[in-house]
Amino acid sequence: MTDATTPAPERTLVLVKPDGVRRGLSGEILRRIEAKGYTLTAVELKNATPDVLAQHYAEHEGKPFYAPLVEFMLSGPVLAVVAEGQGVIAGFRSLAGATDPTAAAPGTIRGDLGRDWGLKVQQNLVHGSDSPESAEREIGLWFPQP
Ligand code: IDP
Repeated sequence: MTDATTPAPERTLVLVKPDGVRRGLSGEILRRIEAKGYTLTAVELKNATPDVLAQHYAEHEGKPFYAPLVEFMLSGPVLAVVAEGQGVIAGFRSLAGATDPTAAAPGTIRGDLGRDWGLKVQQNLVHGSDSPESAEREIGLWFPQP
């Protein structure tokens, strides 16, 4: 039961990117999130749109990898996930590992399962929100409430 004195549980937005869905790794990635003790409160396969991606990746607009990144994210469905639990924002980023899969530590999703394919954009399997503000903004973007 929650009341005014009980803080809402922390939430994060995870995306299994098109490379992860294509390679059949969605189940393995969800398994790792649950095995860590986080709760999945929303899971939905979605086709990203240019509008959602422009908002999601607004901070990267103008960078050399921005256009290839958007193109990659439109190349197939993504699995959008809301995960909940104490410390889940930092915790999922630890599970995900470093942005570059070649540098990501073994034991992490990107380190164990990702590869650097030498393309213009790093196909690194997952996205995870980087702050509480980003998490709430991104959850609203991917799971809009009517
Ligand atoms: P993060 O996903 O580890 O938080 P961000 O810096 O937020 O990394 O970058 C968003 C996404 O853009 C990355 O996950 C990756 O797919 C891509 N990206 C970031 N930096 C580069 C780069 O230097 N070259 C190619 N792609 C990049």
